[in-house]
Amino acid sequence: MGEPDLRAAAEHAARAFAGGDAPEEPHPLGEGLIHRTYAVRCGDRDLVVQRLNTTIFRNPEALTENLLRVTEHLARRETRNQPDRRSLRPLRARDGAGIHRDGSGDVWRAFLRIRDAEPARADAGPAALADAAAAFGDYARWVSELSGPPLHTILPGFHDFARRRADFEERVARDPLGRAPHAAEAISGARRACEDLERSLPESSVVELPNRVAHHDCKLANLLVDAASREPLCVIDLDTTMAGTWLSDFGELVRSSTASAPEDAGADAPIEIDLAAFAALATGWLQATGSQMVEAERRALPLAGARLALMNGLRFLTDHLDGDVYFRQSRTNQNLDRGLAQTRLARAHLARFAELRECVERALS
Ligand code: GN1
Ligand code: MG
Repeated sequence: MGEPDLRAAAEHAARAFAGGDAPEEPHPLGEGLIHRTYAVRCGDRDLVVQRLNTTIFRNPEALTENLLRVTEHLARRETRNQPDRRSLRPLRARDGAGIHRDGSGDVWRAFLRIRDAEPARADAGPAALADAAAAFGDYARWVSELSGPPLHTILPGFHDFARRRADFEERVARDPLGRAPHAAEAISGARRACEDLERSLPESSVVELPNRVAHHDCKLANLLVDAASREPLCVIDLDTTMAGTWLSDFGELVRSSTASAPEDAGADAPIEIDLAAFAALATGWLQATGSQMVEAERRALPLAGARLALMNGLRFLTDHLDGDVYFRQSRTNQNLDRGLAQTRLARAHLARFAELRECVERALS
């Protein structure tokens, strides 16, 4: 479906959630690679309307059950000022359900848009990064306190590194589209990085870490901050909130906010890591979670970013070999470039292991 048709569909879907108010023209929102997201004004309310990617999220009912449990839990425990800006408010469709299926079978949902808020940014400086990390740490702690049955495992094996590595190797061996020869350097680079990571952070030690609830997509853009004061307000994109390790969350935060080059920088741009940013993230994260983290979790923190960068690198390269069917691209070979850049980012973290460990030790002292 082209962008104009999608916008028209978003406008139509907005009616299901708007309680009689006529929707205005939808505007694309955010930079997610999976769902399609629009801001739509309806009467005096701003809505966020999202078409779910049901090829990836095959069970929208389970997804919605998790979302409602998590957002209700967060709203209940919120004691700060402006509670309506501090947790996501999913809307019910006309029939009371959390999702709306349109005439083409597409699945939509909607939230109240948090006013005067923007995604957090990596260039905001160490103090803002520490605040962002504390906000994600608070989220991880709070969702881990959820009572009742475990959340549905929405994407099984999502951050299972061994499985991602096996998928990658299977695709390289099968090479369904004949792309492997041209990606040879990326493939060998990723394999080398996997060996280096395994030496410093063996996967057998990661699978032994406490099983908690994690967000699994703690990139900085998934935190909304107040547009004026930059105070963290609300963690968004809750779809992968499910059982996992907290290493995933700290690692994704580090992956998304310590690199000097964009996610898809490819092979050419130099990739440095910002140690001051890393130190700030470690401080903020430990401020929120430190009292609960066990020694093995703390020991794994310095290489959490390398692990997440490399896991994403493997996923991007696998998708490149598959013909770019999972991660949306805005240009040719973007997934190959994402894979190359994330592998290089992982290697940059591995190369500075000693300094990263010092940062964590300082944050702990
Ligand atoms: C996807 O769509 P978005 O940007 O929220 C992906 C994450 C990756 C990220 C890489 C469900 O998230 O795991 O880290 O792209 N989400 C899923 O940019 O696969
Ligand atoms: Mg996401």
